Amino acid sequence: MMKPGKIDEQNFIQRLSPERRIVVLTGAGISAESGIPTFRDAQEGLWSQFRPEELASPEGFRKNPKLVFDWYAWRRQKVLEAKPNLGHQILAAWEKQFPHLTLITQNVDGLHQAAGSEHVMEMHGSIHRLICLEERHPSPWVAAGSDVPLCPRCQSPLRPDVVWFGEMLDRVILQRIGRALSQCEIFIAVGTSGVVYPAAGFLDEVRAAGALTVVINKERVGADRTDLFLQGSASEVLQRLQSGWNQRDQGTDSPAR
Ligand code: BV8
Repeated sequence: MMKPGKIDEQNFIQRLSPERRIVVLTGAGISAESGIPTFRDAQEGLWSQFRPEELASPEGFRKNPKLVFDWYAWRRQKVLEAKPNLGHQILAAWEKQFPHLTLITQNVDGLHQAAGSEHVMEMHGSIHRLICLEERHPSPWVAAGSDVPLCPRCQSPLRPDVVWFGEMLDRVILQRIGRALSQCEIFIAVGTSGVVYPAAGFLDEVRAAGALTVVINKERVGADRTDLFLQGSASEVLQRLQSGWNQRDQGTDSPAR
């Protein structure tokens, strides 16, 4: 296993190829340029007095269902007003360019699908769907009145179909993620603070198995744990990698250093 930091951007672009098994993990940072507050920033106004872990939890919902439901309605409204950005679009193009690419997102905003990605593993669910608290009956989004809406089938409160802190992830999605990580040759983490498990453990897991790892982040997050750290906004860095790939693919790249 290489020591962290042992590869540069040009080497990385040389290592990219349609045969490679690539896993891309995205976090809230890739949607920031679409105007969606990142998870750690999504506490504006009355929610600013709460930590995200308090709002995104069964306890938080039980304690104050209306507050939590309104937080999700506010975040969902931001998503409905947002468009996918260049970062989402490049990853959608990579789904065609790299047939063995697996896209895993921690985001619940659906912007990867809106950009054209067809196979997205939404490991934390989706803000666009509701389920009921007791039976997890699915429901289309219903606006809350003075109270949280109730399930038309069993009358239990409706909640967003997302994975809250302290909740298990969907078993089938976890199995598919496990299979993708076990075969991963190149792992690229884009716009995630690497705080929330199990996603936060993926990079170390694939590195231990010998995969090449790349971290793309606006801040210097995880730079010492990865083979290549590319600081900058997701769209800017992904666009630079795409043009490097295009030059190489047309055989017009500068000789590899
Ligand atoms: C689990 C859905 C097994 C909801 C989310 C006690 C009891 C139980 C479990 C635990 C426990 N203690 C710890 C745990 C584990 C816990 C956990 O990890 N806690 C953390 C706080 C330590 N995990 C869980 O509970 C998970 N389940 O473990 O089940 C279990 C079950 C029971 C008992 C034991 C074990 C479930 C975790 C899922 C939580 N749900 N989302 C919602 O969205 O409302 S997680 C939430 O955080 C979002 O999905 C978000 O995506 C995710 C991670 O955050 P990031 O995406 O990284 O976003 P963040 O804002 O943090 O960072 C943005 C980054 O982007 C920054 O680095 C920034 O620099 C960068 N950036 C900004 N702009 C740009 C940019 N980069 C590039 N370009 C830009 N323009």
